[in-house]
Amino acid sequence: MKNELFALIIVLLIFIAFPASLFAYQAWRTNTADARVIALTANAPNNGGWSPDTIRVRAGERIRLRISSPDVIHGFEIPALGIRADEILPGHVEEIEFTAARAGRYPFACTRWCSADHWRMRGVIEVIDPANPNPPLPTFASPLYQRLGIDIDAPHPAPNAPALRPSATRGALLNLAIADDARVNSPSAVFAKLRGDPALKSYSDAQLWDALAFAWQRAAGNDAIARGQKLFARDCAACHGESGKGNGPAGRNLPGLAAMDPSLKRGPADFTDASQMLSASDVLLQGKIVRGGMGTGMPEWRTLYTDQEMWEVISYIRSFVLDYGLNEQK
Ligand code: HEC
Ligand SMILES: [Cu+2]
Repeated sequence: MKNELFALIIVLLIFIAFPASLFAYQAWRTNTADARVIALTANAPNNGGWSPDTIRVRAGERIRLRISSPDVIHGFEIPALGIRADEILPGHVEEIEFTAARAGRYPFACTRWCSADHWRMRGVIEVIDPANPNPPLPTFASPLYQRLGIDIDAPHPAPNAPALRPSATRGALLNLAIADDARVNSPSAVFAKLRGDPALKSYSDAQLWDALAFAWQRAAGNDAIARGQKLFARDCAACHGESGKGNGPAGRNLPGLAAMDPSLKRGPADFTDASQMLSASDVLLQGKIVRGGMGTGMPEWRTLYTDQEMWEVISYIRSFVLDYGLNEQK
């Protein structure tokens, strides 16, 4: 009796459940066949970059991107739509389906370090509403530097750069509580405030810098710094250099530089230069990253980075001057 029941279940499975699932699969296939298929080729920028680099679709249209890369491994991301493919291997086709419901311009970018010019690998998906064919520009809240009225292009030499590289490890031992809004004030300004505090008179300049380094690291948090380090290696090191000195391979012959007034010419910023970096607030640095260098070759990241990623990469950039004891540091 038990065996018969078992046999019956098997028979039911073979004759009903299996065909039913096949049928469901077929139905699903025809359904996805409604999607418009768009082939997108990923080549490193000096092999042509994204092709096409502008994709126009209709709002509400189902799209199936078939992404292939003839040369090396690339990644793909449309940050504003939350769509990504981490790995596009040569010889494979990566398929992504999505519907862009709202009209607008959605930048996409490569997310893999594919070459020194990797940061150049950007494109845009234009989602058109047929009733209103000019895609609206995305709106962003005005960045903090604008609201605070900071001129991010003005030179910012530090009046009080330390003789020794400030060390968070030494600073932690001092047990000094530093309460300040590190985002808005530069390290130089915070240092000046500490130096002017009669209660801290017994501390040397070097000690106050150490305490400040510790406060900055703690405010950022080690997790954020570690994530910032990854972003930096992927997107910024090409120009600013692995060690932050501004000597990356892609920064040498930036197209914008040649055309610039020689007196204004500057290459990628040297993040190890305490005499410049300590007088820049996080908000100022964020301003540059959000807006880009207006002709200097510094790209804008506003359309690709979340606010959080922006703060993470800034937190990591700080470690080139403030010694956070990160072991990878040279
Ligand atoms: C294509 C080369 C290039 C890439 C890639 C690049 N930068 Fe830059 N960056 C520059 C140049 C050139 C400048 C100098 C322009 C200026 O100061 O206006 C600069 C300046 C800056 C500044 C201003 C520093 C200051 O003291 O004012 C910051 C901050 C910065 N970059 C951050 C980044 C971050 C973060 C990334 C990666 C997400 C990045 N950069 C990627 C070329 C690059
Ligand atoms: Cu790339």
